[in-house]
Amino acid sequence: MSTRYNARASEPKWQKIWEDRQSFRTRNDDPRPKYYVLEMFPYPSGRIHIGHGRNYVMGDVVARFKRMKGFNVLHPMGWDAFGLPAENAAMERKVHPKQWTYENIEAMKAQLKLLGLSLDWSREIATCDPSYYAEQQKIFIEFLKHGLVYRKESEVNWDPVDNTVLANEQVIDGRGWRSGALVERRRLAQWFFRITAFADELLAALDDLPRWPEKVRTMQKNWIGRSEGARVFWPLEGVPGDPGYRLEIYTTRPDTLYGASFCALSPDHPLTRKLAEDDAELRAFIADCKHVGTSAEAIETAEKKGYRTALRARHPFIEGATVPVYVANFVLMDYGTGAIFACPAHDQRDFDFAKKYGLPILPVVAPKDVAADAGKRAAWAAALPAGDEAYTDDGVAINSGFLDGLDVEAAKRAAIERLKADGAGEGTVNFRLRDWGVSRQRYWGCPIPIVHCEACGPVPVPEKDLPVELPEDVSFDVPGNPLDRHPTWKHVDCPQCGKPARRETDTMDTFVDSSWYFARFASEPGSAPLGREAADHWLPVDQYIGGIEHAILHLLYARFFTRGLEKCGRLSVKEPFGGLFTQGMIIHETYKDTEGRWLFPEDVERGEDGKVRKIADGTPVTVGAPEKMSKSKKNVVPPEVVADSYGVDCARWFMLSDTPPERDSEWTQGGVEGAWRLVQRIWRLVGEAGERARLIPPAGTPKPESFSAEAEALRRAVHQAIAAIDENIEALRFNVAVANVYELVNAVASAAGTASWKAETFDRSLGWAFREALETLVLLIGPMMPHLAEEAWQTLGHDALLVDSAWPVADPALLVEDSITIAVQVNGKRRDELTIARDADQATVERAALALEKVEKAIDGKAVRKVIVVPGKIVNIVV
Ligand code: ANZ
Ligand code: ZN
Repeated sequence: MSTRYNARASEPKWQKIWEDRQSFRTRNDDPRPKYYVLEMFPYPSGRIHIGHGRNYVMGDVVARFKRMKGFNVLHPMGWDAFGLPAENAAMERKVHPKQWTYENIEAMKAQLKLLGLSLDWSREIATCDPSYYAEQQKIFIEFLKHGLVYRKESEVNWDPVDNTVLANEQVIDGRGWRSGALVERRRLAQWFFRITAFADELLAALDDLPRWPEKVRTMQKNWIGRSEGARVFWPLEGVPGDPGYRLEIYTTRPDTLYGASFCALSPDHPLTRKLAEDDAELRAFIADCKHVGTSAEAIETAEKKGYRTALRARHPFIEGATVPVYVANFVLMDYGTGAIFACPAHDQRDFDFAKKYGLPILPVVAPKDVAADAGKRAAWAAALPAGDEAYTDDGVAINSGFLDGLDVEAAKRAAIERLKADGAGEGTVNFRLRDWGVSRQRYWGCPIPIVHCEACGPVPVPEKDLPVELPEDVSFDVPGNPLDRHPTWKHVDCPQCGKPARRETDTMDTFVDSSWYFARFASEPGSAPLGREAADHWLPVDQYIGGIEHAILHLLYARFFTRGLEKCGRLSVKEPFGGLFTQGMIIHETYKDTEGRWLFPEDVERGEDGKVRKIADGTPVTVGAPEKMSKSKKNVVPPEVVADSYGVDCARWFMLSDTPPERDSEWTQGGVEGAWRLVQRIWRLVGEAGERARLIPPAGTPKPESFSAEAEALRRAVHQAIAAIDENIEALRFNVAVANVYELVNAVASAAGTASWKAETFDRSLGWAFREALETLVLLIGPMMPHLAEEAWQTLGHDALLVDSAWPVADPALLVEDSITIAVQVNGKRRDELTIARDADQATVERAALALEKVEKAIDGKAVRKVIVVPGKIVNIVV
């Protein structure tokens, strides 16, 4: 056996063996308990780098670990393959989106395979494959039948120069990304998923997801945004032709009604539109409001603007009092009722608005101590409007008639009671969550399976005609939706009455594709794409792993879809992901040459002096702080580069070892080299077994009846490592498991150093313990460094593959502490520590200390003059 482990030869060899033997192929009828581990599937955007690999490696460790623990593991992979970048590539580089996508899939698949991931590739899916989206179209129609899909008018971003609808991400600072034109908002009839039907359930069930990060649950809670408040009717004076008009508003602060200073309508409110019919100035104001993107963020950050109408609103509590009615750009049509009453003293937006338009600011809530004192109260109430901040904290009602003296909560209740009694309103619950608009005016997405007929309206495409496939002969030379321009595709006969009709040319939001793919993976190749039995067997996913950027939308949509499928009788579970883990990113330094151009890490080197230079010409390089790996800054490391040098096991090890998995981890050359040293060290230990094969008993030798103290100490270290690594992988504390492996390697190395490897004096029980230790070590690193582990397993004399072997079980008797840890110094300087049997004799301690790697390094080949052992405390080596 060669002394160096050759990853470049070994890694492809084992990958081929696993593939030939279909080691990771999963059968649904396997009787072992199931375990489903899934990483968020990638978008095929081009090439992957090591930064993308971390979550796949984490998932792979879990998959391999659970397999060894006796589970029937499902660990699939696929491609979130529809989306805008493919269309952009088509426009910019004149390649068809399909070609671009499949080329990327092929390249990325090869890269993922390089990482040695234990995936069941037989279940691979691409969401752009008609066999995938056929089922999605069926689901769409089922959801439609169950009232979970509907059509309504909604706004889109419209680019008036390119004459096309823009996605939110194509609106940059209110302008179209290509044309630079000011974006307008247009109303179009679009399809919606009724996610709000499950608003309550989706919120309540978050409490039943203990294996989700608290942070993600909080983000979802806030997104669903349940609030309790009131609907209040304000009779309006001056509505043309409708003297009895009552404006319905939503408020969470009915306790502040006495501080009302105006009412405001959304620019999209039906009343606004009615008023605009005979008001050119209002029409201009509305048009102006529309030059802001449709995203809530764009609307919230825009400057607050209002238009004062001639209407007045009658206060529900104060006899004879009225306030003016504005149209304001910050009032959203799709929240509450699209109209508000404003209390500037206690709401910052209203405060800013009131200051801008010179409207009254009357404080009606004061801090408790202020409210209790008439003098303080007056001074406080006078000061507030002069400042620039609304008072939004808790307090007690003042200047509020029958509410005076009540705290905020009590005042809310009293106000609601009175509104109800007067028929002027009622308490209500409101959600921030909106129904999910899924219509996209794009080509590279799943076609919406609907035909529009003048006589019958929108008609679902009959099941026998599914899938509605995307036509391939499309052009991207002009902006807009190629499906709409296609000469024939949209012209079909109505499935209901047979008259000429028109296909829906919108496609679905790509978030739809990723809302059920985890259920699709449950089916074996060749069987029904969403078989109930298969889905019920595998779902929920036991461990889902992905980026925090998907904490809200993707996870919420997937949760909605699962509930929808359950409602349609396609599934029995309601939650898709039992456990969720959000991993940190891999970051890397950035490099720039003298002309300010970014450089790849492989093009620079760090000299002895610590300075970084360009390899090609030795010119100096400016080093920037570590950042998220990104193509644009070139601070990326492709998996090929690591595979060709240290091997992917080193990359895997490093990704797991450096920091807690939820935190960002910096990729460094030194870190990978450290992993490489460990690989070689483990290999040497296993190799020693080869050389000393005469002394170490062969695999399968029965356990001796008794063990020497040294053997016992080694066995303790081994079994403690089993227990610790088992627990830490189970809890996804990979970095701690890595530290446990280092400890075990040290223990095995010092046992090897201590043993007398001569046939006459050889301790047979230690020999047995030594084999146990090596085999266990190799099994324990199996999930993390699978290639090295297979190679070592074979070297240790096993015919079966390590991936088919069982995870070791710790002997509880050996977990009780009977060893001590003592410091080891060289010339008075602490170099390492030694864990050894409490009753080990002086000579044994001495030999074990000298065998430690760090100690060996510190001695550096010099002659050892003296070894002083202070029992139970310290070993000092003098050289
Ligand atoms: C009067 C008031 C007084 C309000 C006060 C707040 C503070 P959340 O908590 O998010 O539910 N609002 C209601 N509908 C709106 C819409 N369509 N667009 C913009 N703003 C809207 O917020 C509810 C509050 O946001 C409501 O309570 C309303 O302002 C405003 F001291 O009513 B409040
Ligand atoms: Zn028809």
